[in-house]
Amino acid sequence: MAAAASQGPLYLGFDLSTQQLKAIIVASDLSIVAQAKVDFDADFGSKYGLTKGVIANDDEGEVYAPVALFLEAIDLVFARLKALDNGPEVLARIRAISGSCQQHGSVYWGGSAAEHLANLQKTTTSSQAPTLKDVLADAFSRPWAPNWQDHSTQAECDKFDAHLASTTASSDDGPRKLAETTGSAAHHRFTGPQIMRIRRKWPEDYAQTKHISLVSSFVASVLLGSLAPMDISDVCGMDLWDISKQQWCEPLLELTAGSAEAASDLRAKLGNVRIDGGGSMGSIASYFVETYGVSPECQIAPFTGDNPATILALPLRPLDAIVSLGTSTTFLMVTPHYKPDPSYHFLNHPTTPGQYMFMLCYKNGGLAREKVRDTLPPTTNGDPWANFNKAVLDTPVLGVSDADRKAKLGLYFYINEIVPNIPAGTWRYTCNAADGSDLAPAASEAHSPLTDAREIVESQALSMRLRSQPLVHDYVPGEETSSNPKLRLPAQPRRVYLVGGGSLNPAIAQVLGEVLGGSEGVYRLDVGGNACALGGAYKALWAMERRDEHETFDELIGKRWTPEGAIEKVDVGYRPEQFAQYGQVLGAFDQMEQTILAEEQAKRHAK
Ligand code: XUL
Repeated sequence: MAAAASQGPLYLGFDLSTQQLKAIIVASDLSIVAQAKVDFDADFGSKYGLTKGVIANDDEGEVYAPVALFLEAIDLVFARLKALDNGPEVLARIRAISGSCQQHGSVYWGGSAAEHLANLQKTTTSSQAPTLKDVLADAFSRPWAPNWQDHSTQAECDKFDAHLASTTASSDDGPRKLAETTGSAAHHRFTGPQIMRIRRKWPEDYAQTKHISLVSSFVASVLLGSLAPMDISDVCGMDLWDISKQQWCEPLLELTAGSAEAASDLRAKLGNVRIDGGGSMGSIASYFVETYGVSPECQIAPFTGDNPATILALPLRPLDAIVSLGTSTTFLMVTPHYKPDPSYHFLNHPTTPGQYMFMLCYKNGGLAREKVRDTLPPTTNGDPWANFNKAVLDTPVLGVSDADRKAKLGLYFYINEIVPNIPAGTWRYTCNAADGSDLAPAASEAHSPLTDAREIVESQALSMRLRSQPLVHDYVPGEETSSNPKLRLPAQPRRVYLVGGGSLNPAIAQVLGEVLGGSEGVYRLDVGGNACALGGAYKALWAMERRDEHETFDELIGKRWTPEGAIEKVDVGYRPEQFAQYGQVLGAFDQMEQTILAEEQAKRHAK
């Protein structure tokens, strides 16, 4: 532990993700002082019937988690922190808590939520200490929180996509208008369509709902013992927030609520949104002071979504990109330019007004790679990825053989995908490697489980490269070379940072570097699997220690952050030859996706 970390204030970052609740505690010098985690399947799987942290109803496409699970997990993670050797001392020094939570998920509070929450602020005299689950047993109008993997809302999404369209315009005008207004076209998991479906399917629950939280504002509410507002970044994952006006979009509230009159009731349920990502929302509820010994001085800073928190895990510069390889795979960049498009997402930056986060989110990330891995013979050296990685590295770029010069392309969707919106399925194509011409479904012998391993990683990276093109531009690296046009590099990110469980995989790092480039290389964040919890902890620190509202997160954290020990270069990134090879088939990859999308849409409309 660094000297500065043995005294002074500490900051706690939570990450309530799909499969775990993690906690990281840092000191003012950013050193990590303590960590704990709860694994939903291992700790509560049989009690709640969970698989990979959620419950799925395949007939409807519903994916959800019990709110009681979240409450039990919060108690357990505090208990685990307290049980650490330095636990009691560390908990007493925490000055602020912030955190990150799975985006889009929503929690439905009943009419007496405020009173139940206020019970957490009361000092208990009973020797039988109640749990969060006990205190909040009657606080909710629905016991379930929809998860971001839910895909039950196609009917609602169709309505969202159509709602802002001008009557005379083409059919893609609606999604475009929605993306221009809210930062995203309609997506199954976005909270607006989710709320609309809950109103349709369970009108009584909806009527009894007094307040709707995102998972981030839900956790903040529990810690505060009062209803916390949504935060300025996570609110952009709802399809309801007008980003240019920074206010709720009235026509979309009306659509969700069912009428103009009902829209004001929905606005009341959603509450105000906190524009400032920093500062304090209030002191921690006495429940946590009494039960776990947290300091009563501890402040609750605004929580945000897990992806917005990931960009806070290190000071990002323009043109740096983050690839988060968790249950979902996400590609993130920060930009001052708001350039929305129906195929991706723009969100407000969680701490810096005027900046935006660009995001691509893939459902078929880690779990899809696992499925391909499991078609290969099992490994014997204890590393479950050894054979997969060998297959990736032994297969040439795009599986091109000297014999036919054909590039192999594919889509591997084990569950229905977000980008693009295509149901589960596997598709394999080939095209001419030199220019992407002659795109056609592949003959069955063109692919094998061995080539699939490389192709699935390439396919995920090609999709990211295709869609992030508007955000990158060609440039000359380094001042000293700016007069030398020969050193001008093609458009690509500067650094690609890998976070999440998959960031430990060297073969994936290499393919991402080959496809996406990265003029300064590919780096792994040392706390790769905990990046969003760390971002939450840094956010709590900035929220309290910023000089004033004008000291930005990047200024403050940038002064204290050192790359040594925090990041590790895992791949060279830009390789001119391979980068050009992938560039030659990018158009064909786009065309393949469009073809499959059109076929799948035709099937859907024919039903
Ligand atoms: C982002 C998304 C996922 C979840 C994962 O839009 O749905 O990345 O945030 O928890």
